[in-house]
Amino acid sequence: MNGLGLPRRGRALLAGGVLVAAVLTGCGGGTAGQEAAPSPDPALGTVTTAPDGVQEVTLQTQDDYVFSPSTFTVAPGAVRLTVVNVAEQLTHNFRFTPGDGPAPVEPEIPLLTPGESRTIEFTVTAPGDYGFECSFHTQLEQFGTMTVSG
Ligand SMILES: [Cu+2]
Repeated sequence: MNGLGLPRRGRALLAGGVLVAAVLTGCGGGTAGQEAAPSPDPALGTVTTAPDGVQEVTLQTQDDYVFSPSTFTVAPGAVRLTVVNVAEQLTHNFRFTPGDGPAPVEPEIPLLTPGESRTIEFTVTAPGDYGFECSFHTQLEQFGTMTVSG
């Protein structure tokens, strides 16, 4: 069963995105360092600390079976994680992969319909890598990793 689903991956969607990026890059004259792709917000995956001391981070998922970004790092403590599904077609979810990581993280987002956004809060203490996934699309490798720094 290993890897059988891989050829079905959305190559057409990816190719379209590259095309758009290339066109925008060609315009030139833009601000240095500005990325051409219009969709992913640069704030995605950036961990900030809210006034109440809780670390906040937002991930995005879309019609391509990936989390954007798929990795982020927090310090030990409370985390408020928001996942935004900007897909037009696909329903996703979010959970920390059972049995993975130094300690279980129970809160999850069981269902994230297109256009929907949900937030969970949890506290981590043990440093290490915590794998997460969309359980609907593990065969398409919709995985990510949250690192808790030591
Ligand atoms: Cu998914």
